[in-house]
Amino acid sequence: MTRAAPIPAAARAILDGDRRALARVISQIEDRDPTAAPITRALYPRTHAVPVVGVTGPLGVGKSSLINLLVGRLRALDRTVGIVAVDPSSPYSGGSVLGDRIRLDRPAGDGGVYFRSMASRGEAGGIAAATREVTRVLDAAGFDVVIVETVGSGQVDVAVRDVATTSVVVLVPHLGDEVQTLKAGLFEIADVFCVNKADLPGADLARRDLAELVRLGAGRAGWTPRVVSTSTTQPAGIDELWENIEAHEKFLDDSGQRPLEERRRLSSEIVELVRERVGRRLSDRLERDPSLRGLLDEVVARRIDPRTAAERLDRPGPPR
Ligand SMILES: Nc1nc2c(ncn2[C@@H]2O[C@H](COP(=O)(O)OP(=O)(O)OP(=O)(O)O)[C@@H](O)[C@H]2O)c(=O)[nH]1
Ligand SMILES: [Mg+2]
Repeated sequence: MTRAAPIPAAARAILDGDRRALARVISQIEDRDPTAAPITRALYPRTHAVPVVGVTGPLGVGKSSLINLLVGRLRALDRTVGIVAVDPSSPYSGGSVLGDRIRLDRPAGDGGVYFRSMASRGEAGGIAAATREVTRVLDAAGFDVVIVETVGSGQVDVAVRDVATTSVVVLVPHLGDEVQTLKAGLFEIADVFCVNKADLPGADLARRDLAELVRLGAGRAGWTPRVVSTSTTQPAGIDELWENIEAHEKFLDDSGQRPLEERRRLSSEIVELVRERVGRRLSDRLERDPSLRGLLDEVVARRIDPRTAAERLDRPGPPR
């Protein structure tokens, strides 16, 4: 039998509830800092696969406000919550555009809640992998539920399915055109649709339209997405939103889908990690390695096309 590697001090601190150690490793993951690896490796067997609720949807629909109220609900149920908000960031500056805009109305010193925002640097797949890593660190740190907020913009929404066990898609009244264009993508993602800002005119119609669309679309693997209306200003519908999230979590257990979904997510995470590593190594070598530079020269000179070059690179053995 091989002896288990010693647990790094940082991992031990996180398991013991040290929030500063938690914040530090999340920053390392965000920066793709390799020194996080021994820590996340040691924490992995100590995760419990807690529910991870993804909250996604277009800009400004009220995702953060809903999360704030969901956290209140969860604390009333005596559940602890870790939250990570993935901010959209400019591909030009690499910086966060919106910054940290969630406001959590928690009493000071409530150790049962931990909030963290993360810049979404890099590609959607890489963001999903880093976000998953962070959700697992929060899981190991002992939170009962993890909530992830992402702005739904094309690829990032799709990535939320690689992170969350239950995905909530938030919409607002009068998003007619947006719903039409996003429809196919949204239906792949949503376990629960939330029509927020139900205090505004048109909310009832929006909810009925959406419920009709859901009825027309076949449910994914035995689950028909729920449609809930909420208002964070009144507030209304928050308990129902949480009940529907829990109903989906229960469905995952009762139907036997949970382990299948977990395998699917882990498989896509591994593929993404390999893609990242191989891609980084290869683009490095294409610039430096003389034989590979020659291949690139041939493509630039139009003697071979990029696909042929890729096929040569992908062949086992030394590149020719
Ligand atoms: N009328 C109304 N306004 C709301 C409701 N929920 C949120 N808002 C307002 O909508 C705005 C955006 O709310 P956020 O919670 O920041 O929305 P978000 O989706 O997290 O925004 P981003 O993270 O920037 O995409 C704020 O001005 C809120 O006060 C609601 O139920 N009704
Ligand atoms: Mg927000």
